[in-house]
Amino acid sequence: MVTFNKKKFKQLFENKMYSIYAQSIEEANNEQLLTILSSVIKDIISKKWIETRLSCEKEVYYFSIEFLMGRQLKSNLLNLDIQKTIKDGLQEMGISLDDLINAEGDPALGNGGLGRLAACFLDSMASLNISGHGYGLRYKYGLFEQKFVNGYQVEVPDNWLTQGSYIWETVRPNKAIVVKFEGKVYLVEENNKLKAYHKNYIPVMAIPYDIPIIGYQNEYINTLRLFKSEVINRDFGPLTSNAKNHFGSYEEALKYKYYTEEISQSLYPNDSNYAGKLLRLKQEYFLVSAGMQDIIRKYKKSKLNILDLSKNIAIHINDTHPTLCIPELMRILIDEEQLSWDEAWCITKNTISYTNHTIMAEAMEKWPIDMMKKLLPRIYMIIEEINRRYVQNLNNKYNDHEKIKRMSIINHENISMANLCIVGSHSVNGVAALHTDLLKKEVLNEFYDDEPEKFNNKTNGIAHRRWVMNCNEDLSDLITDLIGDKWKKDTLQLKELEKYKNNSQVLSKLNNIKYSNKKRLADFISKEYNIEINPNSIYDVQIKRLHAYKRQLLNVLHILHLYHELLENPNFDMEPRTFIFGAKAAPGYDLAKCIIKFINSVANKINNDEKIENKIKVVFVENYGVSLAEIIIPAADVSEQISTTTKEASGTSNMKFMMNGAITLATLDGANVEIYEQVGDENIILFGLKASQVLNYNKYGGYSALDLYNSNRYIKRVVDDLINGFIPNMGNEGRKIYDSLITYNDEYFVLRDFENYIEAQYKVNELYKQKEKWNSISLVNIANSGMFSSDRTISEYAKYIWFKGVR
Ligand code: Z2T
Repeated sequence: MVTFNKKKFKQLFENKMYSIYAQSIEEANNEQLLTILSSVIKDIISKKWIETRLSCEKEVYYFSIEFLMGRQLKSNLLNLDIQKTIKDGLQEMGISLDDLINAEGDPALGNGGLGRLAACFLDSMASLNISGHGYGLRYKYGLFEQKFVNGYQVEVPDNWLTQGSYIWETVRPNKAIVVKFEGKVYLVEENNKLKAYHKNYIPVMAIPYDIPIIGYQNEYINTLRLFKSEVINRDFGPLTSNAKNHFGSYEEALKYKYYTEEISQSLYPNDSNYAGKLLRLKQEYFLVSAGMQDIIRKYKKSKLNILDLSKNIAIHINDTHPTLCIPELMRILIDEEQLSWDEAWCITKNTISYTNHTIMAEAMEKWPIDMMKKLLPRIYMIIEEINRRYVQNLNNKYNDHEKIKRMSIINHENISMANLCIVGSHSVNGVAALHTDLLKKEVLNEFYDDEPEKFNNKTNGIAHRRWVMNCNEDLSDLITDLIGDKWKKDTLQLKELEKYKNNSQVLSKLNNIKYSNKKRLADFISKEYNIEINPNSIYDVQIKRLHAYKRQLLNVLHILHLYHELLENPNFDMEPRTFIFGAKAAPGYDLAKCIIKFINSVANKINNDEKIENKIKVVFVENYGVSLAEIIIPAADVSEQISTTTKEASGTSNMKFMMNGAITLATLDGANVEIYEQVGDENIILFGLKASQVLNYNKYGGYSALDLYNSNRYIKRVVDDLINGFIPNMGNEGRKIYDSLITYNDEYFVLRDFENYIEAQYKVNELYKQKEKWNSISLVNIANSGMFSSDRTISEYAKYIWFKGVR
């Protein structure tokens, strides 16, 4: 694509260095070198970027309150196919590309799975030549940085914009948009129509910051547009006399400045948990209104008919956080484009589609009516009218008052965002087969019965370019040596690898690659945490947000079980094992923080106990995030996917591990079910309650954690460790965890699944002794991971939701 060579690159690079920093290359530090490099890359893609923006295909807009992008340099170079030119050119100037790659910051504008999924989707949309763009928020502070102090999680603000700007962004003040909050709405009758006038609102400026999303070697470049909130007019800063006159005083002007800037100040650190804060609602509407106005403004410039909106534009909302897209589009179509309610409703429904990411009740967004009314008076009126018509329609169909109450969007105090999404969109999807099934049969059953055609499944996927080609280059090269490189654009080709499953030579190469990835991680852990781990041990990895339902507790109780066995029986037979954890807890999630402290305390005791001769090591990496995942996943032998069945909607690290050759140890939850279907009984290790059993327990009761504790001496032994002082340096965290298990009867079935988990872990141990068999299973997992590319997922969204009947 890019018609430039090493010589030209060096020229561009030097000139940029002079014009931006007025200094020589030798004087520059890594940060400056990186800024120059990204600037050169932006120059060489600029023409393609503009061309892609002007294409007249149907456009997809993906609204998400989080985008967890990870570092961009390496991935951009790969996608532009210019790694070698750049690497060599830099080297001739005495610069190491690898140093620059590692010097790039890792923007943490997301919590976990949901935000990372959005990032993978952007990669796939661009790589599949789909004009698909992201809308999000340019948080000044991303997810907090995690530090461990005496084993406790401490949160440090993530000040990622230290330079004031991000190397990949382009700010577009000329495209700023005004978003209106509060004030009062007057309905006035004009020519037999009610017109809405919004007065005395607080205006907030949304400034777009664009990040290029470069497709994989296809000359296609989409945009991630992030909005920053600011005062309406930069000249209106609180210290100008302008502002003083307008606001009456400095104090008022400052208050206004704070009001606006607070909105895009920081990411809420909750992963699948709803906190109900006013500021969060402001963020949601700010994102939605800025994005929606931006879309309509551009659409009108294109001279297309507004009545054809849904033919030319698809809007997707990532969970309920951007739900207000629905009433906001209604507002624009009715108040600004003068359409009738029925016209506007039809367009809105046909334009918008929605993905649900969890069935957990505590994650469901329910906004208090009063809050919505005061903050967004016009939007509230529209929601009320949507609900009035919807309930009327239900009343015509059903004679069941309670049912209608459950389905209505507004209940006496709250607005249910999920209900609004279902009613106001043409498609509702879950993120794995089991999850969608549960939506249909349990959580959203009444909506499903009412409109079954709306509901569908789109099993999640991952960007295999980032999660194999970029982070595991040796594996990527081996695959290409064996089956050619078609798999890079079509991951189903990976199936071809299966024919090597009994080929000792291939398996030994696979083994060597895993070993060198494990060595790389061991070196990293030695350097960062001063813990020596053995690359010949089994690397058993659980990296994900800390949540009771994800059951890191089950994992650590098993570790304690092994530890007791080793202490009590010096001949206890086990392969050396390294347990690796990485997890952030939401700052207000007490139990999760107690579990972090517990794991760290267990690690400390075990790692320093010479009696067990390094058979077990426990490493809890600090500040887990995308960049760490990129070193850890290629080195994993065992992928821990042990959530309480029914609770994990999909999981996506399960897919990343699989594609990198780890063996999955799992409950039949989320997308683990589909991994199992791909590889069969022989190539995965399963345990735990089935979905139907969990549902039955939840409905009818029937399990007593206390009885189990009293009747099983192994369970008793590890649970007592929580409170008997066996683990030193604990406060009352052990007691709190103990109470969650015994006093509150173990909501997540940790003890119920314990014995079965121990057996499954024993199978892991036995299997690892047969190293060739292990490697063969590893290969079969890679070979069958093709369907978990987000290219497959995005093709399905495109075919069945966004471009249905168009492409
Ligand atoms: C999140 O990461 C997920 C669900 C949420 O529900 C919120 C957040 Cl921040 C509101 C996760 C799911 O827990 C996980 O199973 C899934 O794989 C991921 O979203 C992407 O769909």
